Amino acid sequence: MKELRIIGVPSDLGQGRRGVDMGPSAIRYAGLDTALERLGYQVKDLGNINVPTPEMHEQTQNTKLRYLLEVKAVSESLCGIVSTVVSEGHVPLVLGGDHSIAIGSLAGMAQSSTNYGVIWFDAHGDMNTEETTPSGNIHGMPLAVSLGYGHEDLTRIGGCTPKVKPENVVLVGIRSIDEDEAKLIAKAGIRCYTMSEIDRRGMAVVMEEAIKIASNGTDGIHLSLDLDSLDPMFAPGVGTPVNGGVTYREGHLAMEMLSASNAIVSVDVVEVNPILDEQNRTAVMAVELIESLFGKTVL
Ligand code: HAR
Ligand code: MN
Ligand code: MN
Ligand code: MN
Repeated sequence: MKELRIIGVPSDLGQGRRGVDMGPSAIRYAGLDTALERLGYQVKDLGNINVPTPEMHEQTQNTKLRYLLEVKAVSESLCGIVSTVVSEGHVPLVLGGDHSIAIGSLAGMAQSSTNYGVIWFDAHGDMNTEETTPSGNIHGMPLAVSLGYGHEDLTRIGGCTPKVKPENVVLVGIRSIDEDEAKLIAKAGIRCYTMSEIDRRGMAVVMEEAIKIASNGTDGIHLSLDLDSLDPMFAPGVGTPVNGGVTYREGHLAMEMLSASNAIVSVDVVEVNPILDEQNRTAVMAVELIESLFGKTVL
């Protein structure tokens, strides 16, 4: 059985100071390592990577992208660690932080192969660029960056671009997309499963297709799990909640199907914000979903 490596990235640079930098602590506090050990895994926690706080820096660059240089530096260090973990044959489990951290984890994965599929579980598309962003927040851009769209300081991290191929990338749980972001999703040609499609066809059918697309001819699947994919009823502790999300059981079903696929090679768990949470239940939800992803079953 593969060994797991936990990597914390306490960054809120992708959206400005808001509390999501405390995500790694909250998820650890919810019992992540013992839960995985109970499932029989060897787990090593590599601690947190060093992340500057927004207050340390002035926004002086000539760009709309907030904290571009800092996000770039964090992504480069995460890229190095993820790439080492994968080269040692282990599975990186990267705890955010906001979703900008996925830039570094996918860059790290791309050091061993640019043939991984991606399942991006999110309320949002994260397909904005410097031209289309309504906010300047880099957490709305990491999927675009990984597909080679956006600021060169970000797309070039780790040397190669793009990090993944659009035909093996799927979005699941989507219900909030900006107008010009939708155009890039169409242009890039990635499959986008909206909440209405999940309502109509059911999570099981959607995940069956999603897993097929992400595993077809690839070296495995990277799961980027944004907790705001879930309905705020089940995951209130996120910075940008959107009503009408994935239910508790739909979330677990999706993770159970991914577990059964045996294709998962790396994971991000992002956007858990303990300041906005109720009694750490969003972090607990995150740990429960990870348990399902790594094989927890009833019987
Ligand atoms: N689409 C909006 C923007 O780009 C909001 C993005 C919010 N993103 C996340 N990650 N929470 O999915 O600013
Ligand atoms: Mn332990
Ligand atoms: Mn996201
Ligand atoms: Mn999101």
